[in-house]
Order: sequence, then C-alpha cells, then structure tokens
Amino acid sequence: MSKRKTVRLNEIYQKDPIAADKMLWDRETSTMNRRGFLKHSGLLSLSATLGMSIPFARNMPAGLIPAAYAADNAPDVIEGKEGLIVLNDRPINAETPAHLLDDEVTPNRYMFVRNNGIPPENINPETWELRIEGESCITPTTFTIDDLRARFEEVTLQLQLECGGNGRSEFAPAASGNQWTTGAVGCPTFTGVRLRDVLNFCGVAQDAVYVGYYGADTHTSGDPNLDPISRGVPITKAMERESLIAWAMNGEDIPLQNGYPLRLVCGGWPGSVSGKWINRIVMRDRVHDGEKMAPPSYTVPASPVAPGSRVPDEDMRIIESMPVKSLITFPQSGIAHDFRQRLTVRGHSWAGDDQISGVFLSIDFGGTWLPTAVASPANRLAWQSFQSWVQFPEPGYYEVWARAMDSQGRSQPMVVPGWNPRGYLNNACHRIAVQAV
Ligand SMILES: Nc1nc2c(c(=O)[nH]1)N[C@H]1C(S)=C(S)[C@@H](COP(=O)(O)O)O[C@H]1N2
Ligand SMILES: [Mo]
Repeated sequence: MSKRKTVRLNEIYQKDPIAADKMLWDRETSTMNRRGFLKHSGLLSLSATLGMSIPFARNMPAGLIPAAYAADNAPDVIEGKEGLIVLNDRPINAETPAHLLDDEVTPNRYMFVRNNGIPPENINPETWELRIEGESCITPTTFTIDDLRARFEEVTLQLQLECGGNGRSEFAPAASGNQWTTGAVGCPTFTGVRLRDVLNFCGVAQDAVYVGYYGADTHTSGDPNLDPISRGVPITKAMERESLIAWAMNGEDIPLQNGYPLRLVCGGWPGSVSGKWINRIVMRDRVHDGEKMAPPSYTVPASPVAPGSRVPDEDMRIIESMPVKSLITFPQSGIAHDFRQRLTVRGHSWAGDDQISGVFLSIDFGGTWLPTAVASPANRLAWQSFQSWVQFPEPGYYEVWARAMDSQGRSQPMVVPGWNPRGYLNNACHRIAVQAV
C-alpha cells in the first residue's frame, strides 16, 4: 500500500465520510447485502486495494475503514519524547503510537503530552511554592516541595491517565480539538504525597464540595490575566488514597512537558483534572469554576444526541470516571506474520475508577471472541495488562480486535459510541491490521 493512498483515504473520510464510503465500498453498485455486509465486487475491489484476500470478509461491517489504512505519520521530535506523533506544536500536543506503549509501566519518554497553554520556563524546584487556599480551606498554607516531603507520607503508585479526547479523530461529524487517535494514554508511576493529607493539614471546611488547581503555564494569547486551564475534582475524588500531589515520575523528575516540578494526579478520570506545574489548589464550596470547567469543555450530553446536534449548556454534564477501554500494544499494526505460527498479542486495559473483568480478542471482526489472561493492577487506578495468542486459519488480511469488560459488565462498543460536540469518551475497540502470509 502506498503511503499517499493511505493518507488520502483518511483525508477523504474526514471530509466526506459518505463519499469515502462509496469509494471504498462501492455502495452504488449495490454490493452490500441488506444487513450492510460486503459482497462480491465490493469485496474484490477492497481486497485489490489491500493487496490480499480477507478471509473473514463476511463479518466485516459496511463502512469500516480497514485498520491497515490508519495514517502512519512520520514521528516529529520533541526533546525527550522521541517517537511521539506531534498533533500541534503551539501548544505542544503529542501522542504515543500504540506499539510504543507496550511497557507495563509507561516510560517517561513515551508519556503523551497534552498542553492547553505554554509551559513555564526556568523552573527552580527549590523555591517552587504550592499554595493551598479557597473559601472552604480553614488554614490557607504555602508549601515548598521540601515542606511536602518533610511533612507528609511519601507514596508511589502506578496511575493511568487518559485525555478525555483520546480517540476524537474517529467521530463523524468531526469534533474540533486535537485529533487524537489512540495514544493520549499512559500509566507511569508517580511519587509524591496524598492530596488528602495536604488538604486535611490545611483544614477542609464542612461545606467543601470541590477542589480546583492552578498551574504556572500561560495562555497561548500571552495575556497574563487568562488561565489556559484550571480544573479539578469533587472533594470525594480528591480525598481518595490514590489522588496524589507528585514530584516524580518513574523515580525521576517529572518531564517538563508532563508538569515539572509538581503535578496533581487523579487517575481514571479525564487527564484534564490532573493539573501540571501546579502552584495553587483551592478548596471550593461550589463546583470549581476555573477555565475549561464549563461546557462545552470536558462535558458530554447528559442523554444521547443525534450526531451534529447543538446541545444547550444545561444539558451537558462534567465527565468524571472514564469508560472501559483497551489498547493492543504488540504486535505493531501492519505486520506480516507466518499464518502457520501463533501470533502473541498483548496490551493494556483500564476502566476509570473501576476494574477490568476480562479482555477478549477477535480475528473475525467480532464474530467470535477469545479470552485473554489479564493481570491484576499494580494498585487501584493502574491499567491491567493482557496477553494471549491467536492463530489464523489461512493467509490473508486480518484485523485483531480487543474488547475489555469492566467489573460492572460494561464492555467496549465495536463502533464509535455516543457522538458528542467535542468528541470525548471514544472507547471503541482498538484494532490492528495483520497480513498473514
Ligand atoms: N496546568 C496544566 N495542567 C494540565 C494541562 C494543561 O494544559 N495545563 N492539560 C491537562 C490535560 S487536558 C491532560 S489530558 C493532562 C495531560 O497530562 P500529560 O501532558 O502529562 O500527559 O494534563 C492536564 N493538566
Ligand atoms: Mo486532556
């Protein structure tokens, strides 16, 4: 497959999915049967474009872009983040290709970067201060990082962060914002102190309902009066034992782009609640009203809406725990594999505040699902790795799909779920292309 064709097809899908659908699936010549599956000449033309047969084509949903067409952009370079795909360079936003997320614990260099503003410069961690205040804080207090270390118990936890907009690129009509594919997720270890220990030390008033953060990054406009982002979590989430104020990631300084020298980490919720470069935390007697707390930011319709709808602010709700999801991190999509050999498949799964009850694989577009071995999480709110193998019956084009289920029995949809104005919470199954030869 030539790269040009690959990119073009995706572009056409972005701009005009119906036309792209027709082009790829040849709808006009009615090669689709009534249930929308592909037959005869449509299948032949698709096989011809892929350059191989599709043994499970009978299960292939109409209008599905084969995973083999996923755009493989050339990686750009951010210092210390080699291999990440840059989606925007002002502010810097970069995601990690799935196969680079294969480690059980995400290395610092492979942790995605999601910036709403411009990171601070010339940081001195010795003089960095974190102020705890707000109308529901009884004794406002300022801490240096050394004060935090000296006063509170040090904790190290592996915590999963995923941007609320991860997967946005698949929504149709397209949603504005960074066009994340699958790589705005990671699960490093963080070392710091419990947010609750610090809040309790400063005194949490009876009426406290929310905690908000402010960071030292600046608005892209350069206006010092504007905050790029100031979000937070309900006091109940803030008081959980896994919510941290962290100064280290994987035992090293947090990389500058990920919040050096001090960040909040509230795993399992949209990444936007985990403030970077934090210098102030406020205890609020109301839902925090900082930048990007109000709709349409980080909110979804309270009940389902038709794709493309305008949704009034009062019908939007703030995203809290993220939905169940999984990612195949081995092998890399697009590999050729000897069909007589088993193929090892592995990846990670996570479910917001919840746990995973199982991860299943399919090589026939969801006709059958095979269970995998799923590891326990290193601690609550860490992702859970899965591993298994598949065997292809004959040579041809296959896709391996992964589908996770959480402990409440909720599983990932095979197609992109509930359209919403800003394209959040796409937890559709991840799939990779394999050419069995
Ligand atoms: N101060 C500050 N905190 C921030 C952001 C930001 O732009 N500024 N981005 C948020 C968003 S939207 C996400 S998804 C995570 C990303 O964390 P990472 O860049 O370390 O992966 O940080 C959150 N915290
Ligand atoms: Mo985000």
